[in-house]
Amino acid sequence: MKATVRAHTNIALIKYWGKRDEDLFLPTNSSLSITLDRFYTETMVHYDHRLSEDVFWLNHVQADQKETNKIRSFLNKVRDLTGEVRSARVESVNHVPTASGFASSASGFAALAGAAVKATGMNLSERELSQVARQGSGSACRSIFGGFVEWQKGTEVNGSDSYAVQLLDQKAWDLRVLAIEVSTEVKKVLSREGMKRTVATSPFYQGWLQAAEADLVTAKKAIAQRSFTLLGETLESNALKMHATTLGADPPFMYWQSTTLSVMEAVQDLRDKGLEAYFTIDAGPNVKVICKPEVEQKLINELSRLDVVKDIYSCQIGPGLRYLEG
Ligand code: 2P0
Repeated sequence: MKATVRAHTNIALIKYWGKRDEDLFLPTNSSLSITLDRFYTETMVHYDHRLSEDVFWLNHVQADQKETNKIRSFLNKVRDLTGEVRSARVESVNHVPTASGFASSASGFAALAGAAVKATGMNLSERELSQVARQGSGSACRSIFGGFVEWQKGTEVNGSDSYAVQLLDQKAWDLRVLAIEVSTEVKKVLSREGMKRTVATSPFYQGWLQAAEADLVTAKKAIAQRSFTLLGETLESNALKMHATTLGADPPFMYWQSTTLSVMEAVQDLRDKGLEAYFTIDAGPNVKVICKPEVEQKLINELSRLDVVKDIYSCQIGPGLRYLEG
């Protein structure tokens, strides 16, 4: 009847950018991420026959109708799957600072999927759970697992082969991610709208699809060989290609600000000076930098000197879904 789950955020090294089915959250390309230890969501789901409709509390405050409807439509999918008929009370706490530039939708829907299924008494495999989480937010399917994770796009119309798989566990390769905060402004084009517009209008989109497929092969090879240089070069160029598609969209848009570019340049300059690190950027202006543990502190020292940098959050590779008491 009741379950509580913790799920962590993830950062894509090979980006998910575009859907082939909006309702089922089926992507046009496979993606690859690492799960992060520092940021997570904890969610409790309690099915209660006394409730006439679902109730959603976020960060100890009752959520508005719009937010509640999002949760409700996801819970309806879980009820269809499990046969649960009762309404639920959902309490969710995000340990993801909005300013970090990490989307809480990935950890949020992964935790919700885990708790909503578990509270029905049904046991699903992690793979099945990742398919459920995917239908709340695409990137959430990757947050079911810790470590290095691939979301295989699949080809089936019903999405039965579109799920995440773990490539390496949390402890297998120690890398660090620095989330560099340059802006706390709310993004103008949400990622869901951004990817939709890009798929529909950008002449660069076909190029992205071809490149993303090749980048995924290279990134998996780099991970298997623990080749940081190959992985870094691949993830940085993959992010640049994703962002290039937005410039070709109609109307065009970009997630970068001048402050974003300053950090990108700084990372490339530091690399030229022998401090090996690579950047990636998601659907917002903040930059994430990937490095090995031995250069982390030096990198923090160098990057915190930049005027444009407001804050730096340092993350390690994190675990998959965890069931909590109560
Ligand atoms: C990613 N992003 O792979 C990519 C890179 C943003 C840029 O997944 O519409 O919140 O809920 O499936 O998962 C952000 O998009 O989108 C995202 P929906 P989601 O991490």
